[in-house]
Amino acid sequence: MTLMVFLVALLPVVLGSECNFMPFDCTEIFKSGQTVSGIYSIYPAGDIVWVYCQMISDGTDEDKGGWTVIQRRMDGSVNFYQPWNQYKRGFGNVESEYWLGLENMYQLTRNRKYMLRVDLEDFSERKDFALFSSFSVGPETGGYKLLVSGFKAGGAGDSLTEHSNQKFSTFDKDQDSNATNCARQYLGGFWYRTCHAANPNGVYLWGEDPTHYAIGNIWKTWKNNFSVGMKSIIMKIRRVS
Ligand SMILES: [Ca+2]
Repeated sequence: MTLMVFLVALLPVVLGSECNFMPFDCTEIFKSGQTVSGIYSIYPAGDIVWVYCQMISDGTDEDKGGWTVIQRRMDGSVNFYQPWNQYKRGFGNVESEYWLGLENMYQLTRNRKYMLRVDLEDFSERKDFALFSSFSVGPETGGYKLLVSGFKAGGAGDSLTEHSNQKFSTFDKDQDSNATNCARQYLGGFWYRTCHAANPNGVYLWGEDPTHYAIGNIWKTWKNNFSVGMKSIIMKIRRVS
């Protein structure tokens, strides 16, 4: 038996020894003693879901660690102009850019309370964030409605509360409150209203580009501008105990 085959044969034994720990989210993993950010498996509805856990972001009082990353842009490597089924199930690469999926977000937040933090970075390496004390996503039968409230802190400002109470929209499922199809108009998928103050799933613009109005991955209240795309946007949630 080669070493490789031996190791593969051993794998179920190693995994089996930890089999009874099926963490619900990254907060549980953090509380179990894992303090290293990285890719972990969680079980929000019984089935395994791979996710990036950011264990510590800045170490302040508002950041006790154990964040489940639900959305991440960082290098433009993934196309976020995706249809409804992709936004429902999730897409992308958990090691880089991805969307966790609306159904997973619903399963995570349906019976437990979460806060939301949005981390932003521009192409000049400036960073800021927005923190919300409450975040949840409703069931598919209600259009995966966003409920976000309690903007608390962060110099990026509040570009999200006005999206609260909106159903999710994609180019092939218009559930926004505008006469047009916001997802087609602004080239993303989001809880568009009439249409947006934040477009985290918009086009990865590589900085400032006013050519096509407001299509970028922007957060309006930070730059007071609809043309500045972020270098990175991370949306992450943490359980409120
Ligand atoms: Ca519409």
